[in-house]
Amino acid sequence: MQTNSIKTKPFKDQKPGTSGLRKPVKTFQKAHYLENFVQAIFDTLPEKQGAKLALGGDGRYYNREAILTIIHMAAANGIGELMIGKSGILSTPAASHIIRKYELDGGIILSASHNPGGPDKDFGIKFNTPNGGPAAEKITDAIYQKTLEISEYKIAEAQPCNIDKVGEFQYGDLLVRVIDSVVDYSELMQSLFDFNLIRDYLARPDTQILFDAMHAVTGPYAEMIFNDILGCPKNAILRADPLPDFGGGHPDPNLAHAKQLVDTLFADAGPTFGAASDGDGDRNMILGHQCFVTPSDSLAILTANATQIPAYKNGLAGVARSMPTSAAVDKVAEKLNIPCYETPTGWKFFGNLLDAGKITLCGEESFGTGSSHVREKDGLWAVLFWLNLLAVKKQPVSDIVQQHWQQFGRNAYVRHDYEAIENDAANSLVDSLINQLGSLPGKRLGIYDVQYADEFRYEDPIDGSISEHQGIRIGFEDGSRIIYRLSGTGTQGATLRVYLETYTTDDNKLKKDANELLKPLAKISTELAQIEHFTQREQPTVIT
Ligand code: VG1
Ligand code: CO
Repeated sequence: MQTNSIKTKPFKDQKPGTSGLRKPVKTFQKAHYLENFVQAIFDTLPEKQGAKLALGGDGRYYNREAILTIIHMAAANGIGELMIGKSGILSTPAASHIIRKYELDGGIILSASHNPGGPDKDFGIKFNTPNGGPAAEKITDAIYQKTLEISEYKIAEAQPCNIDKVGEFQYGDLLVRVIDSVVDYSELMQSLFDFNLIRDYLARPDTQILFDAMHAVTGPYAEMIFNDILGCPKNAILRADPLPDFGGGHPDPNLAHAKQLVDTLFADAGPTFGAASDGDGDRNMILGHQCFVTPSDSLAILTANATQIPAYKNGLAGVARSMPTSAAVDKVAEKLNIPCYETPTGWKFFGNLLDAGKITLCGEESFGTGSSHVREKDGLWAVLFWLNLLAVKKQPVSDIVQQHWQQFGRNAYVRHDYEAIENDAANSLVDSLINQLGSLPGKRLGIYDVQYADEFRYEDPIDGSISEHQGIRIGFEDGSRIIYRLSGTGTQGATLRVYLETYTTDDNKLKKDANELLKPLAKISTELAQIEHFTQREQPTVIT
């Protein structure tokens, strides 16, 4: 096998964002673009020679080409073993599990997650460390530094191997193992939840579930778990086959992009339970009949009921949520007398807390929920947790939510996204907000009194690392909040996210639409940030 060193020049835009490097496919197709980033990953490994890595992706356009390139680069770089998902398919949580189970030195996950796929859409690459979680900032910074200094990369000349069949191949000193990750993952799920109880519950004549795989990576996992193991009919899964362009859709499980599922659940004779996952299988949306569970509420409800689930029957060490996620889980943690941590946006910030055993459950408002079973958020895990809970409680989802609010109060919550706005406009808007922060505390805005206004700064309680500028927070005396952040996963211009939250224990408000309850706060948020002035947008692009 011949290996070549190819001369290259740095690209200046390879700084990983909230979750890896995400760019249009066209950018990744530029000569040397993918190779430069992969070489930078290899060169940042503490021990490159003989390293064992997981490799796979969400099946989007360019997945296969990228995998073959990475195999040839791994062979030339002295990597010892690549564990690859059959056909290049590896959901993000399954990759995390495989890294942990087989004690690998890390993994490369090819995904732009919830971003759309196809030749004119997005591609992405993430690197996970031996704990199975997304690389911490100091590692992604080191990878970025390497991309700025790179002058050559190594690649082998070899025949492509067949990644569509489970088996082993040798490329010089590199062992390529193609595995069926669906089996490993479903075994892990069966070790956490009471599958017999769930199976009985699903067999009841009055139970009907619908899972939307959105033509993304969870299709094969869902078929094995729901159809083969739990006995659900085939039509319990929508859009089960992974497609390179996700069928033209946007693989983001929310009210806007999983419309067929939502419409079905909200119909008069709709199913009892509905759920969806995203491009790479780490997100989840939970629905009951005529009921949408916000991800923030879902985390709080799972926390409150965790001891009813086999894996968590002995209680939780603690919980964590990202800063913009509603404080619903804080109320539950207080009652359970367990610690509750607030981290910046992005799963990588939960890693240290999970590794140190400080938390058992964690979540983000962006449809991400997970636990210490892996080091990524996990879509199907959240769905199975809910099904296990429903099988125990034998109540409609909407009753569980209402009872939770009765007990803990309700953190009504919505997020407004202004997508693809001009970078300069977004930066000016943020600067203007930052300039106002000092003068806001003590001010009255509409019916709300500002208690604090700052930029969120995080000091990791385990390794002391500091992350600055993690979003602008305006907190009010009654616990309501407005948060502003710029997205770190978009690929077109900038995306402004505005998160709105208000807390209520008023019985009348427990039945009301969240948008209705948050109208006054929404008005304040647009005026304070002068959103229309800076962006020329009258309305958000997406409301979730
Ligand atoms: C978004 C979400 C964040 C999530 C990230 C990755 O980031 O807000 O909570 O961790 O996506 O999710 P941002 O920077 O665009 O707000 V995934 O499922 O796209 O890997
Ligand atoms: Co994702």
